[in-house]
Amino acid sequence: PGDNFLLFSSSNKQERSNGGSAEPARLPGDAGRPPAAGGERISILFTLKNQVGNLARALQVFQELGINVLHLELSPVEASCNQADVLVDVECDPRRLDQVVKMLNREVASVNYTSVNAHTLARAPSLSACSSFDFVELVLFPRKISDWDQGQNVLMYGSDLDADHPGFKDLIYRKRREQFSAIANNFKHGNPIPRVQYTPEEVKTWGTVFLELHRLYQLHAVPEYMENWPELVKFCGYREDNLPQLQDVSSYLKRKTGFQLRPVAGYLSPRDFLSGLAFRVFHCTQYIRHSSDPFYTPEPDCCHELLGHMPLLANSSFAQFSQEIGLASLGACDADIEKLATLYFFTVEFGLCKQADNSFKVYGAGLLSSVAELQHAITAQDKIKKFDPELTCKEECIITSYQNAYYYTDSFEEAKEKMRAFAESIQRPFGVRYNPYTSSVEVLSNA
Ligand code: HBI
Ligand code: NLE
Ligand code: FE
Repeated sequence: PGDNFLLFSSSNKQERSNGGSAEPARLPGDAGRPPAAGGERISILFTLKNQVGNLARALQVFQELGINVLHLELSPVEASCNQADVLVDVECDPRRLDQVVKMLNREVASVNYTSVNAHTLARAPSLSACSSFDFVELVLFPRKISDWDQGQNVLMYGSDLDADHPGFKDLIYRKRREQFSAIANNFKHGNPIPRVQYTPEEVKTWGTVFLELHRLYQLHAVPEYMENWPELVKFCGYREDNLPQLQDVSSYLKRKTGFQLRPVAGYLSPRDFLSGLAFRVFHCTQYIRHSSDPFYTPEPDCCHELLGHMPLLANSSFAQFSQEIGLASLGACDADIEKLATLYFFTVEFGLCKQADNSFKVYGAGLLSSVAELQHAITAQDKIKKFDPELTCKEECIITSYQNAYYYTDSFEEAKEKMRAFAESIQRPFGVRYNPYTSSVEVLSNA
């Protein structure tokens, strides 16, 4: 105990450059706006000097600056070690952080890490240029569900479709996509997700996908997937002639596993997508694929989310698993995010499971939402390999066409356990704990 924490406490130069500051800086339209007035919860980790009264002098800094300390922890240290590591949570305007760190640095042995909400940093570019952060690592991640209201990092499409997108030349489709982007971009946590009146053409596309997939599920979906289907029909209107509303699915999941949906305009960056899972928030697209190709689309759409992901998120053990991956991603460096995202991709999005009769069944949402790729995967036996996190995390994720390889485990539980073991192997200077009463993440000294 305490090892990880001490390992990182002598500031780790190598990890500094990829502490996650690159992605949030690309948030659209937010540059230059100052952070919201008042404080946000910020965690600061520092190492004390081996000296009488050093802890008191460190805490004096907060008093002098009129900054309220919300939480204080000392990491347990080995008897042989004469240094103590301290974690404090303070309520502080992030613009004052530079001053705090400078003053703290005069008193203590070293200030090691400080956490800032990624959205705050994106809105205050001057913060990342602060002199104290040359030697202090900034760890960026959301702390509470409403942090998402500050903007999301949509990487692909939204309402700007590329030339190779099936809807690119269809002006009506593009205009329609703008309406969905507006809903997603204006959404605030706690509000109901606006209901959409889908057009007859959209309902027809849904019906085509629904009917064909539903037939394939009987043969090829894992039993855990089918388990909640009757409830989705009953409470959320899963029918061939009806496109379920995100709000109805969100209310159903909230009751069932505590998951809730948040509308998003397109493919979200893996870091933002995974961190949502930490709060049991699933970012969900609301538009439907273009009618010209109902059986395969390169980007996530409501068929993918509703038919691919939702049935498994209603399973409590799967929901727990999803949140664990999310928690493991908070504050992880870019290289670890990439590995976690790749493993998520080859399990949750494209995973298969070997059955007692040696056949394969599917639980990956990217397969359960695509008639064409599902048929491809179950007939391409030579492409199906055993899931092994150390190897699988090096595989390329293909988002615009079929995968080169699919990975299976002998059971659904095996996939979860392997994924969990990998997530636990990720080194971070702190631990995180989700507080379900406040829907917020607490930072813990890594004991
Ligand atoms: N964005 N809107 C959306 N929907 C997803 O299913 C999704 C995403 N971004 C990333 C992602 N899925 C994952 O496959 C991993 O990259 C984490
Ligand atoms: N290719 C999938 C489909 O057609 O449903 C969507 C994949 C989203 C990751
Ligand atoms: Fe997905």
